[in-house]
Amino acid sequence: EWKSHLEPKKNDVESIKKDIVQQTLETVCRNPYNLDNLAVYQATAHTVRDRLLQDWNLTQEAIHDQNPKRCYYLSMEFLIGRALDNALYCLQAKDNYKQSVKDLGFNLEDLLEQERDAALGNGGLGRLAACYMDAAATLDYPTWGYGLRYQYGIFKQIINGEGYQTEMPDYWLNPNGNPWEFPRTDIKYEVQFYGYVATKVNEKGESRMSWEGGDRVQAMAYDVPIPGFGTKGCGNIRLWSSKPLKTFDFASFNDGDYERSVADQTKAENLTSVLYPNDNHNVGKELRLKQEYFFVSASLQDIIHRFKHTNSAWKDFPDKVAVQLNDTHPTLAIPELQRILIDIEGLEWDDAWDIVTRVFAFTNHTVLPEALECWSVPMMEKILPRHMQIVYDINLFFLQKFEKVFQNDRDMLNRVSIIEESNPQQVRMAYLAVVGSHTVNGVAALHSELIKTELFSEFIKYYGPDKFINITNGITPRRWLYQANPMLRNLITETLKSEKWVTHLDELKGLKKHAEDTAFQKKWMNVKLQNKIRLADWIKRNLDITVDPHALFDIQVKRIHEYKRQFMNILSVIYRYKNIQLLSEEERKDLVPRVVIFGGKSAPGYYIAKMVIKLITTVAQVVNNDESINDLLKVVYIPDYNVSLAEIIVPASDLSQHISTAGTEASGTSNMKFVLNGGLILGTVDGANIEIRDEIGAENIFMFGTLSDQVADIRHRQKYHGVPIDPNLQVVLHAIQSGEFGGFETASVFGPLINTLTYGGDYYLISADFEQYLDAHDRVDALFKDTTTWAKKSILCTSGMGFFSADRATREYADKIWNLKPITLE
Ligand code: DL6
Repeated sequence: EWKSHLEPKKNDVESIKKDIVQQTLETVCRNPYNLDNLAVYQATAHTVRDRLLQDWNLTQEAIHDQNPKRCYYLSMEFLIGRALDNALYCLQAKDNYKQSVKDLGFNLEDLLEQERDAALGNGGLGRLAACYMDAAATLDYPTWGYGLRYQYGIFKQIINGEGYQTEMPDYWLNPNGNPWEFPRTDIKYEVQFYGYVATKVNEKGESRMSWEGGDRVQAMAYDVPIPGFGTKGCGNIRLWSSKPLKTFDFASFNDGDYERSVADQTKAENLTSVLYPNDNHNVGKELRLKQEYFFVSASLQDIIHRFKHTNSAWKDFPDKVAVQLNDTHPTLAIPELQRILIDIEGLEWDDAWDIVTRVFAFTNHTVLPEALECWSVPMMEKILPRHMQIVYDINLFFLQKFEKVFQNDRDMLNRVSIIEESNPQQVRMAYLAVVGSHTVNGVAALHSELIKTELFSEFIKYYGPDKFINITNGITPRRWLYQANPMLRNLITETLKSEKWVTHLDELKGLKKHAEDTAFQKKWMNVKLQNKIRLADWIKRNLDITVDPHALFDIQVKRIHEYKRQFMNILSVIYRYKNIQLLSEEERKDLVPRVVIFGGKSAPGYYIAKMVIKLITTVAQVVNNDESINDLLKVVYIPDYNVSLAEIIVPASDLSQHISTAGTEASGTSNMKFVLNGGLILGTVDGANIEIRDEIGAENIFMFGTLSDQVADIRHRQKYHGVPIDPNLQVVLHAIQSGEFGGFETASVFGPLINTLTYGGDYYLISADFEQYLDAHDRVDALFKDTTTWAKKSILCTSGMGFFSADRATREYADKIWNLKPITLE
């Protein structure tokens, strides 16, 4: 009866218009005399949401009926960006929507601009999670994401009048409701904190530990539909929001104590109110630990609830459920599942541990020591007393087994212990994740090697190498080419005579045979020019800086971090500027004009990174106002870099920079986005740059710098013999110190930054790499003058990127780790 009333939504123009009008009147409650872009955006979004919901229901029904093994991707971050444009493409309804909106007197592109980015992530790790959800939906895998519904995503970055970063809260949730989520008021779980551990006798008369007392909050689910491309299906990310168990303390209210009456509510809601704004940096704050536990507790309760519906036995749990831990942030899921199995479900330790270690797999995203999560034991004992006991037991049993293999090596036991014997003691979350998972993966070939030889080298000796694998990251071609670069999309489709490449990215290799075709090169480079004009217009409109779209656009956009070396980039810009000043009119004619574009946020408490931003903005001020250099150089800082801006920036690059100190950038994913869009890259021999080189050909990438296996030696030498400052770098540092950028007072502000090179030991090897870096820039300039060769390389870049599709990466996870098959959709 129910199904017979289900009328599938139609995507012809008349039906769409009817739906938009209806949503405007009935959901947004506005009438034709009282309309603006925001209201029509909301109505339009609701019509799209209805269409997604149909696919969502179809998928969930199919999963329910087929009851396959399911995978859950646990990630504290999902950096999704905007949803409307992406959904329209996935539904293959963009053209008809454009027409419908036009007929109703609006412009679809203006409506798209109304949407706030869902920015529930810091950078690469969160964006990767979003790409994998897109791929899993496209490939019909029964995969759900689990995350937190932060009320405030990553902060909004303002560059103030003095050129410093300041932060504003990102209230991304539209007060009139977010059309891209479905609140599930009926899906709620209690989450406990603090309290104590007692012994209790269960129904079978067995003595069991029990976590008692403490505080409780509620986790409520919000579902975010994730459309796939070219499928009838639709994926899901379930985000948890914290709510008080009881909203209101009536007793206090009646006593006139208003503040107390709402205190519990505020305290509970605070838990998921804000995303911690650190990328590759661990701060060890109590609220963050609570967020992590809240997240895994709610997710596991939900997963178990669903599993129990299938009436399967616990021993079958690992055949029905795979859980991927996106970095260590959800690692508490390991002791939490063990706790549920032994304390609540009554399993024996060994049986429970066997289940746990067959369910979880762990992705490591960093080898930087400052990013590795450690939680103080006293803090854990206070907030999660039972988990702390379980972690001790996990460690004890692991060390006992380890000791049998490596007898009498106390030092080694200390090194692999999950508990670090510091003061206070710390729980090493990465070690807990390794011990509790069946598979550990790194995110690019070099990174996965470093994991084996450095980070977890002692564990390999015990487990053998098979537990540690590589799955090189991938990006979704839907958002990062099809949607972000419509002109290139059309040219590729027209050339390959098919759109198959959108879901089979290897098809791009079909472009290779056109790489030397002059007519094709012309069309290709015209697309690039149009995208550069689009970005130049954005820069003019938003920053009032004029840049010439014919200049070489040289872009570095990513989180600001010492290891990513934006500092080295701006130092080379100063070098370039000073060189231009020295040249005669005649010599200048030979120069390639450059626009150097930076973007990215610094963690609010990261002083040195903030100084790098200040240096870039100060140099920009001076260079952009120096008429004597005839626009041969422009420097632009794009504030508040986010997914939506990346969609405009990435297609517009001639050159992008990925110049981390070798061995520090686990993979990088923006490198993939730029190359996919025909941008050449200037990069170090690090992360996925290496595999990009192997795929597109070494002759199509500008590579330079120290190799990762040389870094330790250089650091050692610098530590004991001081840092030999490169002579060109010396000139640049002198220019800064003598006040050429912002005067003497500003120069002193840069003191601590310069000290990181000189007295600080130049840990990131800027001086050691500087000469090679400048050489690489010379090679870039020389090649850019040869427009034909540049065009050929640009085409070869795109054509070689098939491997870096998120579809390939997701399939690898499904085959090598999750043992997961796609569902069938009728
Ligand atoms: O794997 C996604 C992304 C990599 O591409 C970056 O190279 C890496 O820095 C980043 N790692 C993190 C680690 N954060 N923590 N915690 O964001 O992951």
